[in-house]
Amino acid sequence: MTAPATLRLGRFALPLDRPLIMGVVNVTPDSFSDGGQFFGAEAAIAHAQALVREGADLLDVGGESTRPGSLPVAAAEELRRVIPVIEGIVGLGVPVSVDTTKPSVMRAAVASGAAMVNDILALRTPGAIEAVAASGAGVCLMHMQGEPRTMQANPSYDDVVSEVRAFLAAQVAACEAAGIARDRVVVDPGFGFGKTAEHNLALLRGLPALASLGVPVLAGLSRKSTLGQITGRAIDERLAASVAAGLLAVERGARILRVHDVAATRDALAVLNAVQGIPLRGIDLARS
Ligand code: HH2
Repeated sequence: MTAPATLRLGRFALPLDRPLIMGVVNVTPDSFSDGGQFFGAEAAIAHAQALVREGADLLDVGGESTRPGSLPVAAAEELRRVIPVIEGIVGLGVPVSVDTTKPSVMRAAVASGAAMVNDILALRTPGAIEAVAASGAGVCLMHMQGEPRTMQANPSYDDVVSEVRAFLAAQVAACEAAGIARDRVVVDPGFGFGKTAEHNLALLRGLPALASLGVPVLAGLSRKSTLGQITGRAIDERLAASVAAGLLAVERGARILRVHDVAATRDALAVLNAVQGIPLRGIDLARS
């Protein structure tokens, strides 16, 4: 099944004829890659503005770290972190996504202008599917084995690609049954969420199987520990590996890359688009 040509997120309709860049805006004191850096609302808003200038097609605001070993945050604290930031960036001209598992945060974020819900639990929390269905927001359904506190203890699969695919297919069907049209839905294998480096690499190789679900695939590989294992690099030295992994994901069918480094990703995707013959906006390659 081919994916819809357009992704509908609230008042936005994003064409899917070229890969999209989702810039990460963490408002957490403890995120794995940029924890604490953008913790205050003002700093987070300035960071989001910079990401849009660099070419982000959408922004993902998160107020709860999900790094391995992290502990849950209360809804009131999550709201205190994300709502002022969402309010401060909804006017930037790109859709704002809220990275949350809590229905109350989903509803408040959408009321503040968020156009997408990015849920690492794929709307499995009671009330979450209804919260999204009742809004016009889009949704990213992510696969995770276990929960962040313990997920990396002993990830195990018989066949990681077919198990992740079956889970995502079931969640897409549940969304459709609840009235969330397919053109509002994105799926994500959840790199690093209850997966070893081998599992992550198998999923990257197997992305075409996920793309065949008929909804756009989002890949979040930016700065993740598998890239550290492969290169021996610390988190702040994983730019080249992150860009490479993002390109490989797009070549295997990903349509959205969730990244921290928007400018570098945009340049890499421009080269890929040019090689694939996708017209570059405002640039005539026929001129010498
Ligand atoms: N990864 C992270 C958080 N949210 N959402 C989706 N859909 N896919 C991902 O791969 C994904 C995600 C982890 O990265 P980050 O936001 O940088 O860190 P933290 O969770 O510690 O805030």
